[in-house]
Amino acid sequence: STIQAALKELGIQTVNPGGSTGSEWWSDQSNRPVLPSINPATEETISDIIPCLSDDYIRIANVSVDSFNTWRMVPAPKRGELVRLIGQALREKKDELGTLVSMEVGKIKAEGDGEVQEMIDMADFAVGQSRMLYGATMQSERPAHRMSEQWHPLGPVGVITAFNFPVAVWAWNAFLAAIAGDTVIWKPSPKAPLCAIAVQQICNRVMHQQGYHGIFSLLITDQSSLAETMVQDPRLPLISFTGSVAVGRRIASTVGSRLGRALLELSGNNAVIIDETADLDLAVRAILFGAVGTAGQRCTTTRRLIVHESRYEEVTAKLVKAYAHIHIGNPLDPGVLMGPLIDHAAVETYRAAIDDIKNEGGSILCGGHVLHRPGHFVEPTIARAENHWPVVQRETFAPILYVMTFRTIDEAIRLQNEVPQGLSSALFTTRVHHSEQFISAVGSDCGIANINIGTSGAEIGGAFGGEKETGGGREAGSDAWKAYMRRQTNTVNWGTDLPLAQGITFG
Ligand code: UN1
Repeated sequence: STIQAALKELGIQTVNPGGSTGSEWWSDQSNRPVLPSINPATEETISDIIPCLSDDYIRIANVSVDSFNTWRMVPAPKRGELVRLIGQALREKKDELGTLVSMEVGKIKAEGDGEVQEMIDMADFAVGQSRMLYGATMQSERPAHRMSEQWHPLGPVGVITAFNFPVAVWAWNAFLAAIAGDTVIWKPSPKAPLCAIAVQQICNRVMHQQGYHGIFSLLITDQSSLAETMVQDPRLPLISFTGSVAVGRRIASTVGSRLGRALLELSGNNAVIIDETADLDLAVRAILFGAVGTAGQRCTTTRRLIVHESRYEEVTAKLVKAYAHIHIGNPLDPGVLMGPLIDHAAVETYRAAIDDIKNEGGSILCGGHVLHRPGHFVEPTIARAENHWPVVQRETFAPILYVMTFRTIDEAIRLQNEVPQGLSSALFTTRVHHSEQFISAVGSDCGIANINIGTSGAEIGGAFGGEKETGGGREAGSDAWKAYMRRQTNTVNWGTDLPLAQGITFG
């Protein structure tokens, strides 16, 4: 089958379809309960995975700590060269890895391939950055003194990723960490272990060929206690976490109590605003991708639509018509636009949200049903709702779009901002006053604010992340690399006197 071929091509040994998968670098014992990797479109087990136990963590963490001591001495451009080779290896396996992503987490093949492309883009970005870990020089207030700063490697970094971007989010973190001189311990989602194994195989094949070991490690587990052990480990100065607000809060307080750094990328509740001047053809296409893409399971998914009241009928009519043509099915089948949700629990969360909308008095404009067939399929849904309803205020990881109306741009921006999350936002307009206000200091309060493009599908070149309950972290582009390094300020006195700062005379 497609998947067995892809697994073989990716170097993953399965004993038989549905058989166990194991490998020396994350576990050396096979007499333990296995973790199944399940295809959400069929509910069939793709393979059983041997997970890590606490003794594995000790070994993995020791290797990561030891490897850091040598890795930090490898010149950054050389570290970049290794990431360049990894990017090359990913290019060669893009099709197979894209298929595996599609198979294991249910996003359509185009989006699975897109995710691998995001890794490749990130590798290229990191290669360039490896020669640009710039520090500033400052003018000293004292004669014959020189002040400057340097960026040094930080240490082994723990990276915890979610099922919905099972490979790209690791790449955002791992490639910057690697060029920064850090080693990485990756705890992937237990819902996407095969993707993690495949990526790890690709990277470590390159690293081993070049004579490096222990730079990238994998901690596969579905035990929160084992993840907790990693988060508590004082040898890991940085924990990067992508996932829910609830878990992010716990991680932030655990890491905070040992005064480590947490880099958080948590929930979004992203809105598109359509004003009275917007180009609706653009807007409808962007909303379709934003609300239905990845079956509504991106942190950047469009969840709220805030429409000028004069355009409500037109916009909803166009959207309902477009939604009627969405082909739901196996994400690997051509023509399918929306695959399944990740698991049964996600379907129940969808169902609960639909019930809540109805109980609040909202109306379902289209969709609203769970599909009764193998796989975790639901209908993409549009509902008339009000912003303050608890169901609208929370992030439901499913394709549900809440529509509401506004009269003035101030009101639209206020509605956009009146949720606990602050990740992504977008305004469709042809009026410059509106677009400038939206991205001004009194506009959107999100980490990402777009004009005439949707809320999802950000490029890696910008810093990715958000404010408020989204957690404040920034990953991928711009100067996000700084999170993976420690800054050192150096003041050098090249004179023969010892003038004190602030003009102090002492003794
Ligand atoms: C996520 O959903 O965790 O902007 C990341 C986007 C993608 C990344 C999403 N580039 O939609």
